[in-house]
Amino acid sequence: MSETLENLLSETRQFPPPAELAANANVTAAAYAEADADRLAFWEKQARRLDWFKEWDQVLDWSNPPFAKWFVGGQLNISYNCLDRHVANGIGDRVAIHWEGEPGDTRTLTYADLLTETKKAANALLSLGVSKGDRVAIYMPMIPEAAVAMLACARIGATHSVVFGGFSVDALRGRIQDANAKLVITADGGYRRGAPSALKPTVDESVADCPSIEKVLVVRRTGQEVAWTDKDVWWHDAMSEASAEHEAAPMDAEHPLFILYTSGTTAKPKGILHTTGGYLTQVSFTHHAVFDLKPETDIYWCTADIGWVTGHSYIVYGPLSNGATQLMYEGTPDTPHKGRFWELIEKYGVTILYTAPTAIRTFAKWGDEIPAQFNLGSLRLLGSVGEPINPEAWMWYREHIGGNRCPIVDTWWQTETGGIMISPLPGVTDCKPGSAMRPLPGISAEIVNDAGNPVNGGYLALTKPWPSMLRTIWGDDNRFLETYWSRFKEQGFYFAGDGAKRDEDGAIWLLGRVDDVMLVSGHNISTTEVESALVAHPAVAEAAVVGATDATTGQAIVAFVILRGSAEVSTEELRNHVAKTLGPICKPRQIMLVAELPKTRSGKIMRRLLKDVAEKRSLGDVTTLQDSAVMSLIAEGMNSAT
Ligand code: 6R9
Repeated sequence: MSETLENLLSETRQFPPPAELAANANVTAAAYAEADADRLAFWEKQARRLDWFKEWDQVLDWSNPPFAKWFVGGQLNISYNCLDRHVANGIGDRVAIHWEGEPGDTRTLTYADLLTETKKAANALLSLGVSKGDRVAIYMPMIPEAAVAMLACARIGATHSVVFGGFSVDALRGRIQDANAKLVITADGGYRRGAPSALKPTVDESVADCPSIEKVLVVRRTGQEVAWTDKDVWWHDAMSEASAEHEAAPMDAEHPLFILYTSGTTAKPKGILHTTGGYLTQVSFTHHAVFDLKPETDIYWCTADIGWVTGHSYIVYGPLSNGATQLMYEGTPDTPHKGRFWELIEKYGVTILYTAPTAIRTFAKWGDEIPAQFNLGSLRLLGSVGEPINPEAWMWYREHIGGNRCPIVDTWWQTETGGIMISPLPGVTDCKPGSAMRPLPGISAEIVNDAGNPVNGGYLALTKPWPSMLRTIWGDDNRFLETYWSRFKEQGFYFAGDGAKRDEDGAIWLLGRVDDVMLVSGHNISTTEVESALVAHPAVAEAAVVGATDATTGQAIVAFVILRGSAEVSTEELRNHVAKTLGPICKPRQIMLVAELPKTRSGKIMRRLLKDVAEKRSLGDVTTLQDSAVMSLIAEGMNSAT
């Protein structure tokens, strides 16, 4: 990438915080000044929001960069911080999880219930031979036992590795082998799109090639038939035999809490390692600050799957450490009908909603009249994560879900960062549609060029260590150094892999992965900006843009577009619309109208596969694709169009 990205879109709309929210905000503008004055003292203060068995001797040991140690010498237990201390503080009767299954069955777990379950699960794990330092794979649907399993591992110091319930045999096997896991926790299946979907057969097939696995613990969720081996143990049997007494033991601040694999585009997945004290400090603080959580009154809902880092940090560890009451939902947003999310918000009185741009664009495609049928008046704050949110999708979210009254926090972060890094503070920031605005207090980010010097358009770099930073790639320190720390070695900056620009007010705009940046006739053009221009056309619900090799221009822009509901528009009109909005250089060579786009389970568009189609190559690795039928449909369309 050359020094700057073209600065294409300009956005003038701006929304100040609602006065009432600003007046009662958990975190005010003073936090920025405080953190700027003394960053380590600021994080030390946030660490004190938790209960420690032993205080740290040193806030940060950065003597061997980039291998950070935070809160050195400190000891705490994450499960204790998420459960025991709330019960000890007299809020054991507060609902921790309102759970709703896809078929409509429900469960309510208070903090006291969740603690009892977690203690029993911890004892069950111990009796199955799991001990501190062992790895446990978790392959589950979105049921409360998934959270209990994670908390039980944390409680006894076993390192969990959650694998998406939709991943294949290969993906699960590879992750179990890489971490040398001793136990798998799974379920017979879960409900997806109106039917039970099996999980156990995938585990059986994977485990057959995983000699490290000693036991498989199986939750009965759907009641479907399962094959049984001598490694298998029913969760309910293990739980009924387990004692409900378990004392949470102190863990070192740097004790490994979890490994979570990021898909990676080509090579084998990277096992991102997170540890205990710094991780919990940052996810707990950011959840409190960014969502302005009032634990006594808010009903919080993060729609992520626990197999994604968002589920780890903002369903399990952040909200529970803050004593939140939250909704957890098992299924898909269109089962049994396309108003399912809004029905749930009305039913539970959800006040804070955290979801992904992919979902928002899908809802816009389904039509404004669907959310309009429900009472969404309980909502007071909205969040977005996972991809850049196109300004028009942001506006749709604000109007049709937030009733033009709720602030939207667009939160930029990664599996590697562990917690939110760049985001508005809802009581402080004037938000611009499509911008993540600025680094949170205590976080240092810069936009730099190849030489590592600050510029207004270039690479996003994180310039100082942060508490919930990844500690390494499991078993591969060299790859950790190479992937994240070699590009700006001299400066000691972390390379995030995203392009970004800063506008004249200092707001940060994320422009997508730098690998996706297109080079058209010598101009660097971000996929995000062309996609946002397309989504700004009233007929367009969603767009994915790639640079395909072109004999004349080096790369040419090829766009894949999903139209809204019943909209009709010619591709010629859309090409002209982009040229008019962004300039003729950005006019797509070709636009394909499609019904679906290839996405990962966390909703990210897999542009790499679309590029294969645009360049008429056979498809690369599709193991992390949510729905593999999508690609053949798109490829067929592409072939018949040309
Ligand atoms: C939390 C999560 C990380 C990548 C990241 C970036 C993209 C996430 C974003 C965003 C623009 C946002 N991303 N949030 N881009 N604006 N608010 O998504 O983690 O699955 O590891 O993905 O997602 O490209 O580098 P992960």
